[in-house]
Amino acid sequence: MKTKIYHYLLNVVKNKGAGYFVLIDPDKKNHSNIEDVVQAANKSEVDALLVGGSLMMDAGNHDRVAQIKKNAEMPVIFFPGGVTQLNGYYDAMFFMSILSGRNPHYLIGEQAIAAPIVKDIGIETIPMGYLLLDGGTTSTVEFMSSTKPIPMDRPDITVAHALAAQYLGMKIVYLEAGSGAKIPVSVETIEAVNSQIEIPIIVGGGIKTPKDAEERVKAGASFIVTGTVTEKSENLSVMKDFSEAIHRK
Ligand code: 1GP
Repeated sequence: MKTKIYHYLLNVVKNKGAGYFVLIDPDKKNHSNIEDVVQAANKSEVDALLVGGSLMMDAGNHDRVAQIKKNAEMPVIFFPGGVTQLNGYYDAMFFMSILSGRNPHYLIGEQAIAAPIVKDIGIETIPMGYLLLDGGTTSTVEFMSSTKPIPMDRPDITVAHALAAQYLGMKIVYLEAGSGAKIPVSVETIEAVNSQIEIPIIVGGGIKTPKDAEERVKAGASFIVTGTVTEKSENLSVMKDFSEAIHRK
């Protein structure tokens, strides 16, 4: 099994304190500015690009992933919204399960459909437990996966699921408030999870300012993801500020 990108990520945490991921949704709505987002990331010490989305509104996503890979100077990691978005352009993929939900299709169904294709492509897989928390709005992932998010004011439930992810052998856990969340994952939740588990924590959803990011790194996040705030052309320069806030070493 390949582990190159996973070890690269562990080294980012070791050398910089925490890592910064920019999420690019390869959907039609972002077609015109994908190139600009990748170029801005190249100039902003972004540690990896996550690529994926819950809903594609045209068939152009594979071509857009090829374009991202061609221009990116950092690893491009598939963050799957579904098996149909899988292709051979990525450097690695999060092989993830929505452990916060009770929908068997997203716990193991998609994964079984994907596995033979993953083997055929030969892409590196990073096992990830994905926990959806309530970010104050109905997220696309909540709707599309038919799963219920964990209430934000119940860190005990989140800790239980994060521990379960670790004991199932997941190498990383993603605390997700949902893209465009009104409320990002709370500092209290991150602290509670970080005090109980040993695997790295990714935090994303609704992170709007470098200060939001910095507080979450201090609370124990190993990686911060921004998507919505860094997909708008007028905001691209903010990536540098996020990088500085996140890379604390
Ligand atoms: C979504 O966590 C990511 O999966 C990013 O969320 O778009 O709110 O930054 P935002």
